[in-house]
Amino acid sequence: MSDASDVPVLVGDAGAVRTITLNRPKALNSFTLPMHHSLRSALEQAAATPSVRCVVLTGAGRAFCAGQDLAEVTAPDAPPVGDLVAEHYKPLALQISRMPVPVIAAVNGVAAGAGANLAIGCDLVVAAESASFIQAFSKIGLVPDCGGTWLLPRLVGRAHALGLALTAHKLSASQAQAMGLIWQCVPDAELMPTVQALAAQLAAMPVKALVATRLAMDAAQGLSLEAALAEEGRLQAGLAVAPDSQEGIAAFLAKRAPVFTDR
Ligand code: T3D
Repeated sequence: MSDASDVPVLVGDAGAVRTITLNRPKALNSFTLPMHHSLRSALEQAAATPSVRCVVLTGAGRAFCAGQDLAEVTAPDAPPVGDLVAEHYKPLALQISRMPVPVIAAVNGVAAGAGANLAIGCDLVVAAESASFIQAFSKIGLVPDCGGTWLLPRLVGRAHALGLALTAHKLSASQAQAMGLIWQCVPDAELMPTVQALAAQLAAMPVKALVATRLAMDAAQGLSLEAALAEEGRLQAGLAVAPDSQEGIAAFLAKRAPVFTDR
């Protein structure tokens, strides 16, 4: 017989917001293969469900996620480390970056290794004051994965990115906010109410435009100014004739609240 404690990922809905909770609290929600499979599948289901307009990712217990389960990788039948990254962390990071709805990380406690990079790969990161971020890889002779080498310098600049990655410094949530690594740090008791309100706000917005904004900003990192401007024009041309933009403009002119339905 199974209960919630046997399930590596929990899924719940509140209105248009789907919350996915990493659920291995005894091992600080570190990644095992079953948790990888469950998380990927939960994200796929959220992406495929039209009524879901925002996803929240959080952790059960006192941690967000402690990265790879180090007991699993040292087991005799463990897959080679390179395979783990290629087959699990890389597809997971790409899946988050391509979600058709905004994704918010509600970082309830420590986020270490791939867990830290899973969090900062989300569109918005809100962390509890007692949470922390640790690029734990260097301590065990590895490089940042799950998108860390791409995300960190873009978010905080090369000096801080290398500082965090080389020293594995435990960054408090308030320091992470000050450094620009995350969107917001809030008192512990306000984490979930803040995230729920933010998620409901995003879910009521023109989700297609929000996602296009993420994709355009990520793509622009590798483009010249001229190419980025051209891409903005291409996206704007498509969005401007889509139902949500028409609704937004009509609602503004009519001085009424807009109702966005596109996804
Ligand atoms: O092969 C590869 O690894 C490729 C993939 C790499 C991706 C990665 O994510 S590499 C980085 C892996 N993660 C880490 O190195 C972090 C390891 N954990 C820690 O450094 C600390 O646990 C924390 C700083 C996150 C939290 O410290 P603290 O003092 O609050 O908790 P704790 O006592 O260390 O841990 C509590 C329990 O969780 C403990 O189990 P126990 O003794 O109560 O039975 C501990 O063993 C377990 N735990 C924490 N992290 C992991 C873990 N068990 C397995 N794997 C973990 N990553």
